[in-house]
Amino acid sequence: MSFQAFSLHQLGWRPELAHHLTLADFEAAYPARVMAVHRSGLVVMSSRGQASVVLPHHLADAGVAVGDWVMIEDDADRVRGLLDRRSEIVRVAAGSEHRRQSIAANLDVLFVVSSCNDDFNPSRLERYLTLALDAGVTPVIVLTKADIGDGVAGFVDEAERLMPGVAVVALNAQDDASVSQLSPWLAQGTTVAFVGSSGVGKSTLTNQVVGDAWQRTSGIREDDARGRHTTTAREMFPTLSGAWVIDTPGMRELRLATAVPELAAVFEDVEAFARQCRFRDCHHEGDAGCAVEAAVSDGALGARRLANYRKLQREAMHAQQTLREQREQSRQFGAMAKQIMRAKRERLGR
Ligand SMILES: Nc1nc2c(ncn2[C@@H]2O[C@H](COP(=O)(O)OP(=O)(O)O)[C@@H](O)[C@H]2O)c(=O)[nH]1
Ligand SMILES: [Mg+2]
Ligand SMILES: [Zn+2]
Repeated sequence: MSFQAFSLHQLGWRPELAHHLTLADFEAAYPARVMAVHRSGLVVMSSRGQASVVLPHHLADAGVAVGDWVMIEDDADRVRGLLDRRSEIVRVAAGSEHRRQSIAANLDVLFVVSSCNDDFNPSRLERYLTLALDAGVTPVIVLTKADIGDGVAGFVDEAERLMPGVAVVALNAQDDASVSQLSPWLAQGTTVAFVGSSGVGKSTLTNQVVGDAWQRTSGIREDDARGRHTTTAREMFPTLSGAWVIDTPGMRELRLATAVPELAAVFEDVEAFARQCRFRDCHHEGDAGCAVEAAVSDGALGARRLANYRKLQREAMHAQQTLREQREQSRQFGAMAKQIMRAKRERLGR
């Protein structure tokens, strides 16, 4: 059974992706997009249709993510190279060593989902907004359960105040017409993902936008498709409007791996007060002439927001510290490996 192919345009190809490619690359290989990453290899989609391809060892180290663009060798189902990413979502692996792992690439929009009820949590939204900026992806806040929530307008208002310029959409994820409010961000070739805590409606939204898009484009019957789902687990899905949704296990357990500048962009209001502190190096903790604490006491700045900013700063600092240590370790390891190689060459008299 063969799947219908997608054109490069439909797959979200951008001309700049070709910048570093040579004619030789195009003569020996063709571009494809990664639909799923497995231990044994990748599932890719291209103008030739779907294929399972092997990832050579030297490329496996670079880490290939769902959504990546790769060049596939013409005469073998093997990846020849990985193209530069426009954006990427990085996960800090749980555990002590804080390994960074790329889990989704070339996203355009990150739908940050919360609901109009007790789950509504501004601190969590701020965390996800930072994550989106860090990834280089446009965030859109989606507030689900607008049909059953009380005081929807209040939630929308609060969400809008979190970060100026970020769109906020309140909807009923179970209703087609309501979900169509997301269509401005679901144009053909666009790549999106939904993040948010469990139970907020991510799966419901995904099902709404995906519908039977895959079956339609693959031209196969629903029952066949169901069998397919189990045999080739895909993590990137076409939507009814021609956009792509990335839904991979890694997206469900994101931790902050962010850089400090992105945090400052989300908390621009706090930064603006900080610039008015008497001292440049003010810690905003009982320092004389602190404008940030003054703003909290006169109600211009929420105490929760400041506390969350501090918390995220600590996390980011910690993540960066471990990253620096990792780099130093791998630098030392590289130097050692070189030394060993040199000694070996000398021993062999080369
Ligand atoms: N009334 C209503 N129920 C919703 C809405 N969104 C999700 N639900 C329900 O909330 C529950 C959790 O949704 P689900 O999509 O599984 O959340 P996920 O854990 O984020 O994937 C399900 O029973 C959904 O039917 C909504 O906008 N309105
Ligand atoms: Mg779910
Ligand atoms: Zn201060």
